Amino acid sequence: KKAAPKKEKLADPIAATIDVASQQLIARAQQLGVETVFDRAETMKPCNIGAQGTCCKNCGMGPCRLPLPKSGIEGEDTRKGLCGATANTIAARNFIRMIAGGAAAHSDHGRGVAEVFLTAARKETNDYQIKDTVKLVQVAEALGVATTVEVDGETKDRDLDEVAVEVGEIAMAEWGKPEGEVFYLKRAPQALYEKWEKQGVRPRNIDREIVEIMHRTHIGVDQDYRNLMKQGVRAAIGDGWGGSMLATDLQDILFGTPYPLQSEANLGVMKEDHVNLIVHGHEPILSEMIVAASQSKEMLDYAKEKGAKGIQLSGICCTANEILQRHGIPPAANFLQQELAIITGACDAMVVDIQCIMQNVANVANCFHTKLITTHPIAKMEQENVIHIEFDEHYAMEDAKRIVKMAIDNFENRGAEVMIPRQKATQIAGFGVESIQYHLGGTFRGDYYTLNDNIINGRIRGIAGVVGCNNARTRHNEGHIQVVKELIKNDVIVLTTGCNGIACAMEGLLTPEAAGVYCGAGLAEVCETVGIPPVLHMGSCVDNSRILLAATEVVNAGGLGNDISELPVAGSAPEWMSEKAISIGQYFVASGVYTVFGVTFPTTGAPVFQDFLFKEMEKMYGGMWDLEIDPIKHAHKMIAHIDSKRKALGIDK
Ligand code: SF4
Ligand code: MSK
Repeated sequence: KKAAPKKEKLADPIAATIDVASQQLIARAQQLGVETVFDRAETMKPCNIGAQGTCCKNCGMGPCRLPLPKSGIEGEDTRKGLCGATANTIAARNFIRMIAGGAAAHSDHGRGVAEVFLTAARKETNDYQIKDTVKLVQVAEALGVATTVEVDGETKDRDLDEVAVEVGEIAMAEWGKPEGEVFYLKRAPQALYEKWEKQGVRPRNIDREIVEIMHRTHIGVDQDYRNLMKQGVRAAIGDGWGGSMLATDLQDILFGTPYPLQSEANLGVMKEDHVNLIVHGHEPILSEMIVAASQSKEMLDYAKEKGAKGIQLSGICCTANEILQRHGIPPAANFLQQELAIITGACDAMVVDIQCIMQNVANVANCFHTKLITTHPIAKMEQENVIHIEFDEHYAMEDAKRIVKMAIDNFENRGAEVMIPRQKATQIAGFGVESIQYHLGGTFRGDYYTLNDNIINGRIRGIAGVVGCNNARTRHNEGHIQVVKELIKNDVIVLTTGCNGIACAMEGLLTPEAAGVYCGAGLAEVCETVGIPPVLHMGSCVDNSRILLAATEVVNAGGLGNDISELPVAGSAPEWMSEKAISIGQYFVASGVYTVFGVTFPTTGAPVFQDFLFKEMEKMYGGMWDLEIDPIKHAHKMIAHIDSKRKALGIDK
């Protein structure tokens, strides 16, 4: 069970991560002979051709491998697969299949939420209710659902239960309706909508665009990288302005729209004398119930009966972000720390749902007393020690209590010595369009405090969305923190989601006090005046849709151009690794945002196709991709773009 990797192949904990808590636990894992992702990153190096995006295995005649010669391409690029597919075709097919994977993940998550939403709206369950009726009405209007009714010549508000059912039905249809286009496209600035119309990329429904990618990338179908990308863009827009945005909205209606609250972050949030239950993955459907169950008197009394002082619930990845932003439950870890949470020896149960769960957590759990519980019918694990408790929204609280009880019962079984690092930091999280507006003067424009006015007067140089994963091919959290610190030092306010949000929280950047320490004078003045952190945590991966809507509000408020592409904004994923990150990046680019990725980019083996993404796309959508591995240069490319937009708007000084 405890096969140690060969000594010379172990990761150097200090080179592996900037986080001291993680360094301690990597070293402990190595002492105990428990292998982690950090060690595997030493023993297994990536395939160069695959990393370049030019390996095709779309049929049984391949894989056809088209490496880029070290000297580059001189003259005509004659590389071809057996069928004749060029490097551009192969890289474009691979790239849009990544978009399909990412868009499918977000959108299927959204569909799951829509199903629960409809169950709640139809009152088929007592465990979920409509919590945010203000957002219900907003969403109803965006989906074309009437919120008023004429009675005897008088306009009256419609019954909200009826509105909710109709919202649920119309939302569900967004995944597969036979005609029309995704409703939410009309929420984008008019100029952007018109660009999509001109380019022919308005998604018809969410699922169809994903299916069409799989068809077009089958052998012998679409063999023009431009046309392939047209479909990639269409599916990505269906994710950002469709599946993800619906997921966020329906979750807000069901569980409450987040408002700023205080919490903590990092492995030090675990408590030795408490039952430690960790939720990991992406969906808040089950974890919302686990929050309620773990705070119930029944479960707290039971935990005390079993010798614990209480129940410490914490999270990993975006399930963490979901319950952080609505309940202040602290994230214990981001993506690369998931094995380490078990290596503390204090994790009594880890409950996982979907996405970003490493299969190796089962092997690590097998070396400790930790119960690993899968809960989703589409996300099981083959290892025998994994327990599957299939979550059913009709019996949500019952299932949640069963899981919490299992963690409590396991408290007494801790065998290994417990080693919880002390590191943790305070954070303020839970921002959204509504709260940014509220904190900055109640509107986006027309007053000293507002976001647009501060951008126009130059106190805030621009806005950056910095998001995304960790990647074991680069030092954990280093890119995230260096990029964000360099941006705020240069007066760029940062909106964050996903694992970047957790990294920034661990570093103490999500506090108003961070403004005085790390920010340029202009941004510091704004943050200190209104009492906000310079890095605003907007939630989980699907909540990148909040960033799209925040950018739209900035456009609509006026004074900064007519489209997102005119704003002094830029996007970044310094340590990306998931297909979802590619889909997110593509919908930001297609919405007019210059978007820089770190670590690697999966098209470097096809320079002509990469040029299309990095340069030509700007002419079509106003946004384009870029790759910059060095975090400081990465931030400065974003700042240079922000400055060019300020100049074009005539607000540079
Ligand atoms: Fe090779 Fe063409 Fe088959 Fe791809 S589709 S594996 S390039 S023959
Ligand atoms: S969890 S997709 S590692 S951000 Fe959303 Fe983190 Fe990336 Fe998963």
